[in-house]
Amino acid sequence: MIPRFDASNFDGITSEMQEAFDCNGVLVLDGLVSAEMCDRLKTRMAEMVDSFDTREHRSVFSSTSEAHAQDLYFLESGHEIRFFMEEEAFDKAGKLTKPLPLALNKVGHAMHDLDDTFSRFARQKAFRLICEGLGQKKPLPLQSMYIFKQPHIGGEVVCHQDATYLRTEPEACLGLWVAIEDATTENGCLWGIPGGHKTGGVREAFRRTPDGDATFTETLEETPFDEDNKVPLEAPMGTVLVFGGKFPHMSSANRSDKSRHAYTLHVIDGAAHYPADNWLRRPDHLPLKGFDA
Ligand SMILES: O=C(O)CCC(=O)C(=O)O
Repeated sequence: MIPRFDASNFDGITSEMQEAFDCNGVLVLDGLVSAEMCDRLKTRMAEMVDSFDTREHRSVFSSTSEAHAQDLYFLESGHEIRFFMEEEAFDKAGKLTKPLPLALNKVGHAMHDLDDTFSRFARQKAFRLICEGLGQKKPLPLQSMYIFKQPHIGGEVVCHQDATYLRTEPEACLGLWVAIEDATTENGCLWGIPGGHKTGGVREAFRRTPDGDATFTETLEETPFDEDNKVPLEAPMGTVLVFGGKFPHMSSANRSDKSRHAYTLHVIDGAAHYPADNWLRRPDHLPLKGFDA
């Protein structure tokens, strides 16, 4: 059983929390974010969705050099706010089958540096305390996502480690996953393999090609994930799941009637080396900023 901690009065990582994180690779902090803050983030996202022009998306995803345009749309999302649709959101003619708010898979990946509401949310004191308490010397928020996990449509997120996508040397990535709505086994909560961060290394590296225009995945280690041992990580609104970079986790498709909104913030340690072939590269005009920015 993965222990859960009441974090409604969170004031830093305790030795029990540290022990649970070291043992399982994940820390479950219930009630860390207030319902009011979750609602504020949800409302701000609804405004952003409202002002999104779907023609931008259609032109990227139906251009003649489709793969290239899609690669760029994704690669630039590291320093932009970009909208990604569920695959099943389009019919054969390329038209949306659902209203936009119910067709989006996620929005990412630089809201924490480009939008005031998201920046304040990402830089809340508790998140800094988590990162410092779990050993980061110079925590740097690198990537954020708002994930919709829509009812009825959308696929699973296969078992992966975040250190595949956000690589530092030494490995020093933390993922903070916040339930903006209740996440249960019914509506596609996360699952994880307790202790899976200790059975093998990082399996894959997601890299930019040398010309910088595309990405590829390199296998580093063939050891399969021990998926028979996965457990659900159900999370009521306001719960924060903290993952180490090597913690294997996944989520299944949401075939229920309920959405499962979540927010994620991935933080690296600025004291570690960040290789230039990471997919996420910040241009000079938008350098990474710490928690005090
Ligand atoms: O929210 C989900 O379903 C998947 C999120 C995830 O795997 C991640 O943020 O690394």
